Amino acid sequence: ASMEALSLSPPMSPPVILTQDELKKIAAYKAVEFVESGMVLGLGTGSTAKHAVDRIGELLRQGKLSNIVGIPTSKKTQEQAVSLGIPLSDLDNYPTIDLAIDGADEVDPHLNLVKGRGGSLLREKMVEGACKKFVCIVDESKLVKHLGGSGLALPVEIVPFCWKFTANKLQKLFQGSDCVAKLRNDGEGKPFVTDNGNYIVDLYLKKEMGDLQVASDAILRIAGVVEHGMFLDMATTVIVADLPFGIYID
Ligand code: ABF
Repeated sequence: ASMEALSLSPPMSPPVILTQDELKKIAAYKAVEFVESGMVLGLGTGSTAKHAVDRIGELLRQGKLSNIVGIPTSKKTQEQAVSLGIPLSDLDNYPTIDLAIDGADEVDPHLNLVKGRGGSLLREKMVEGACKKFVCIVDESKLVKHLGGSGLALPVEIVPFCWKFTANKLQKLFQGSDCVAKLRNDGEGKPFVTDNGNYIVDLYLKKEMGDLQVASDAILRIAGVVEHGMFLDMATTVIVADLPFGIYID
């Protein structure tokens, strides 16, 4: 992978203190430089991707982009895009997408990702799986050596029917990693419900899960599982905003 370093500030200027949100915005704006008029675009979800969608809306308004069709990865992004006047469609009408831009929760050195802590993993995986190019945008806090190793969870979308049964199967599958499976709640004591009417089980792993492809296949073999948040070999480019090094592209 090639590495391109860009400076955030000219040499000799005083150090710039940027917030995490400003870093996310820098990565997002850099990704939007890949967008060309006439493209079908996968529009990501989350606080980083939100900046990219805002920027696409701005460029359309300014007439610097035209003929864009957006394919949103969540209801939330759909609402944002509608409010910005971005023309939208779906995978039924556009089974091939030119470029998707989206965030992630973890990125490993092979550009494998964990996504879904925002809850939109299924639509994200469908849209990003249909892309010729998937640019992932993160700040450096998302970089990990091993997926699932950051102490945060691997999200799995499951059907609500007998969710405890499915959650137990998942926990057992990863017992070698001291896994604890927890149903995600909505913050008000009820289960969190995805855009597709499903639940999410978060798998907290204390040890590495070994071969990721084997783990992925095993999760998907459990009846009741809809999809999981590992995006293996899907990102074609990752843009990382980091201080004090600036942006780099892998
Ligand atoms: C989406 O947003 C998700 O797949 C991921 O969970 C999340 C990242 O959010 P943020 O950019 O707010 O950290 O891309």
